[in-house]
Amino acid sequence: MDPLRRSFSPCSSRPSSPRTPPCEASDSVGIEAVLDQLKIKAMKMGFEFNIMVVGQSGLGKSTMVNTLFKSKVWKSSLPGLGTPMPQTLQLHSVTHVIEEKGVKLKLTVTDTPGFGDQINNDKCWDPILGYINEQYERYLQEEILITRQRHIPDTRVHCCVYFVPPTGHCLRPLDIEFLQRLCRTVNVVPVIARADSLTIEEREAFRSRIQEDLRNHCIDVYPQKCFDEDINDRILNSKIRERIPFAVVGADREHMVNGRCVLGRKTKWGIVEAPTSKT
Ligand SMILES: Nc1nc2c(ncn2[C@@H]2O[C@H](COP(=O)(O)OP(=O)(O)OP(=O)(O)O)[C@@H](O)[C@H]2O)c(=O)[nH]1
Ligand SMILES: [Mg+2]
Repeated sequence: MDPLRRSFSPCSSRPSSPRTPPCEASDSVGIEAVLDQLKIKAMKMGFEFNIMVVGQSGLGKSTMVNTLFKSKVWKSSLPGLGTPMPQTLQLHSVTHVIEEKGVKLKLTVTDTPGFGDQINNDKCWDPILGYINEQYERYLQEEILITRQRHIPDTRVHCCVYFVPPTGHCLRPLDIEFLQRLCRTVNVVPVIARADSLTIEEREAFRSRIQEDLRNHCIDVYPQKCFDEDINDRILNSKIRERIPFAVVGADREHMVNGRCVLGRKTKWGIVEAPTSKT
């Protein structure tokens, strides 16, 4: 029987909300059980989340991908000790299924080659925008089929993390152009790359200048106004907007700090710890 139909039957005792005693309230049709059922179904199915990292060459995009995976799941395929991170030459994705308290998340991170190395950087956004649009198109083509799959694999990019070089000045014309194009296509989260190279004061001043540049050039990054659906969303989103662009430090080596094994960057002056989901 259709699980939704069953919940609308007045005398159905299971599944029902714990608040509704079975077969007692004759005016209740058990609509509130739908929420529980949807939750159980969504937990069983899991969620898909696809992130893409974009930015100029050498800003630490691949390292950040490793930081993300190493902190959670990725233990292999890392370059050996002392081996420098190879330059990314083509777009590629890594997928991991992460499970927390019974909720499954299929996380895919797409690493992209850095841009900005050429004398003429015109259209350096084309391969990245092409890939993003191709995924939308692929999903749409599956969705419009009359006999479509029950579950369409979702390769659309849900979030694009854009790495801003830590110049300490303002957004460069190339970043402005790239960001303007990206924002029209995908949710963009700008981050200050290699943030360990800035002092706290420099970082705050740089963040304010970038926020100003984003406003002045109509670059509508995540969370856009359309996500302010209710008062709670508005409060949360305004807090996020104050902190954007986030400052990031990537590392894929582990070090011992006060008897704790941490991911970090060892320098002559100490260890810069890369924040992970565990810390
Ligand atoms: N200081 C500092 N260096 C970093 C950070 N993240 C990465 N690096 C170093 O920067 C260099 C380049 O890092 P990658 O991760 O290869 O940079 P990328 O953006 O993927 O470069 P492309 O593949 O050329 O686009 C490496 O030597 C990293 O160790 C960081 O947060 N701070
Ligand atoms: Mg790379």
